[in-house]
Amino acid sequence: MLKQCFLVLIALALGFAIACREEASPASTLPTNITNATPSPTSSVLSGEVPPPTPAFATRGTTLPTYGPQDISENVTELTPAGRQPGQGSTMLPTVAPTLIDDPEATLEESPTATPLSELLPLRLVRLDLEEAFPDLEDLPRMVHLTYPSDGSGRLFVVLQEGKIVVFPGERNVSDAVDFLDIRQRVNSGGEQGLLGLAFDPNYSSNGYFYVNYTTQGNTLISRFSTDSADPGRADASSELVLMRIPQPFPNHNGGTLAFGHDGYLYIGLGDGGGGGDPLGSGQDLTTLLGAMLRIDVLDASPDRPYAIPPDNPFVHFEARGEIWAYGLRNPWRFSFDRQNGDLWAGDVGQNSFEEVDLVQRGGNYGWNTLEGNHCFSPRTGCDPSGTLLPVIEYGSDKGCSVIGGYVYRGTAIPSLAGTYLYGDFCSGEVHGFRFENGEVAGHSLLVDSGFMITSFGEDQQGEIYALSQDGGIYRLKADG
Ligand SMILES: [Ca+2]
Repeated sequence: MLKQCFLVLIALALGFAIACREEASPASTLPTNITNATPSPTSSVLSGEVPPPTPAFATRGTTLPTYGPQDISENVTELTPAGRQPGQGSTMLPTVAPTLIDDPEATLEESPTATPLSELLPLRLVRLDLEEAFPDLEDLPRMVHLTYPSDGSGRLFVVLQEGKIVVFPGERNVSDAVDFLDIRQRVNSGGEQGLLGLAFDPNYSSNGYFYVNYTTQGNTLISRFSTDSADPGRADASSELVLMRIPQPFPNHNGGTLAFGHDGYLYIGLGDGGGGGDPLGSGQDLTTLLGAMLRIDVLDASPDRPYAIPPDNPFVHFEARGEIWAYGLRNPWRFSFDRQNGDLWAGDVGQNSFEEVDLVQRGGNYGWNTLEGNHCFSPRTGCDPSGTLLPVIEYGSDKGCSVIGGYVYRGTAIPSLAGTYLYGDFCSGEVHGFRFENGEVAGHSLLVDSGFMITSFGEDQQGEIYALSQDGGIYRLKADG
């Protein structure tokens, strides 16, 4: 407990509360424009269709509700869905807003696990260690992501919150990271804002495109950039094509991750827009992009048509934003795809009481702000969780403060970890893992206590996992002993 408090104090001193729960700032941070995002140029897919009955969802009011910092640690009602004890196991409620899923096999496919769990070491017996991956590399300030392009170059790219991306060879003896992109002048950075995410185009080797997620004053921008055709080690900062500009009513809860699914579409995690307790009701509002996982087609992006909405997105036939893939999310700071079977795993940062890990499915409602984890949030008692999907894992504020979603391990260096989903916590610094097969969690356990504040995990092309430390170090997961 002392450690946690100490770490929190450090974080506050550094002014870096990335992904951490907010203490909602007062009305002075309210922008004047809180209207919904403008319909996308491609939302015409909504027209010409006879819409089925409109799903029941809350629509945003026209006036701001009053709110303030709240102690919601009391009066939390724990749900007990049929056949499931809260906090145990993995089962999700079977009521996945069934009327909204007209073709459940459209994109999610069953994929067998390579090694049956029964042949793996029980996870509780797997102990990991962390070693500094690049001991000669200078500490990088405020790292928020590490990733790679599928070009076989072995290079690693690290996103710095202030608005830079640096690149270096993924070799232990590397000593220098060089600037790949510098858009600090365009980025509003600090607190939970900044350059927050990076995804390379699946065809990066041929087109040199990559995509970023960053905040400006009052907006989240999703942009495409090109790599300098004369220098693969440098991006062309003048090549920006803004794909989406999403109004952010508050500075916090911006989500930040973007990643390509196995279907070739770009997925974007957006928080509820901030404040505290989702004052605008964004989580359950399908007419706003906030509080949702988006899925867009950027294959033929151009200034006139920056993206298209995949026709099999779940809400294209409804009075809703067609970009939405799943909703009811509070702040999905980090999510990833299982590189083997394409499963989408997200860590959704909680309000003040519960952190959660979700297996995000097409059309799924992940509960916020009706629920925080498995528990009633609004109203605090007697809420109606019907149609929502419960977390695969949740933990309380006694175990940490902000979940940091990780990856399903598909590397080769630690065979005993195969198929394990890893996640961490910003405050506790602990890395936990579990396996998931046939809808069940197995072996959920502590794998290593990093001793530092984890801002994100990263993955290289070989599937090895890295943990990024608040204090600037990049650590590689390795087997203990
Ligand atoms: Ca939830």
